[in-house]
Amino acid sequence: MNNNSYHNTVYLHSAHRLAQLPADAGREAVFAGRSNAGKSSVINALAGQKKLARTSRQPGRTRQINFFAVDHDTRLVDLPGYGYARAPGSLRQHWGQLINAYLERRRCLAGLILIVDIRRCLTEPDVQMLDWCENKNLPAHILLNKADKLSRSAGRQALATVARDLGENTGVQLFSAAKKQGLDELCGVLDEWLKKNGPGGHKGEGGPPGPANPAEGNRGSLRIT
Ligand SMILES: Nc1nc2c(ncn2[C@@H]2O[C@H](COP(=O)(O)OP(=O)(O)OP(=O)(O)O)[C@@H](O)[C@H]2O)c(=O)[nH]1
Ligand SMILES: [Mg+2]
Repeated sequence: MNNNSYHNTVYLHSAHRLAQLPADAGREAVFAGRSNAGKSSVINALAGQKKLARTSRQPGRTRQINFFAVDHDTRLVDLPGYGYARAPGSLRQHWGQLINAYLERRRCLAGLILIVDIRRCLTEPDVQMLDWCENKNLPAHILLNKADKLSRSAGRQALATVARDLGENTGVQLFSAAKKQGLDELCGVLDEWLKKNGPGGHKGEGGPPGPANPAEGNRGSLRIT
């Protein structure tokens, strides 16, 4: 696949509850991160479309798990953001549980793109997310998004700082959804995860799917809100 392989991506489905998830088949790459970091904008930049995923200046725009079909058996998945302090508690809890349960259960998950605002770098829930990926043997790749907001040298410095402490299954790069910077590198990562003859979706630790309610989870389960 190349850059253009993602240009035919189409909206597929939105899930507000676990029961609404599409069949757990084929391969998915999920886009996760804090609210307002630019997850939906990254998907739009990748797809070369302006309104495939809904974006907003206000945090809390994406409110469901949104699925986009790259082709008949590969998908990009846009999650609601975590860490949006102004969302009502019950809504945060709902999103948190939905995201956690999706990530714990989804066996077709091939990798997680973690989007962070380069000006904030990695925050506590981002680190939790990366730790969880490492625990589950799920490849992760960090986009230091909004790189257009920093000078080149400040961007390089941020990249070096984040790269220093990463596990071997995790990558990092500079990105700007606004300027479409970093697309080739991102496509290379996604191609590897989603390709047909690759190692396959996320099998977790080989055991049964995780609990629907993260509160019932065992050690290493996610508690992102
Ligand atoms: N300057 C700049 N702004 C960006 C970039 N990416 C996203 N934004 C802006 O950041 C804001 C949030 O973008 P979204 O894509 O909606 O962020 P999100 O992470 O999906 O947010 P939630 O759905 O609320 O979790 C919007 O105003 C975007 O235009 C970027 O690379 N550079
Ligand atoms: Mg969004």
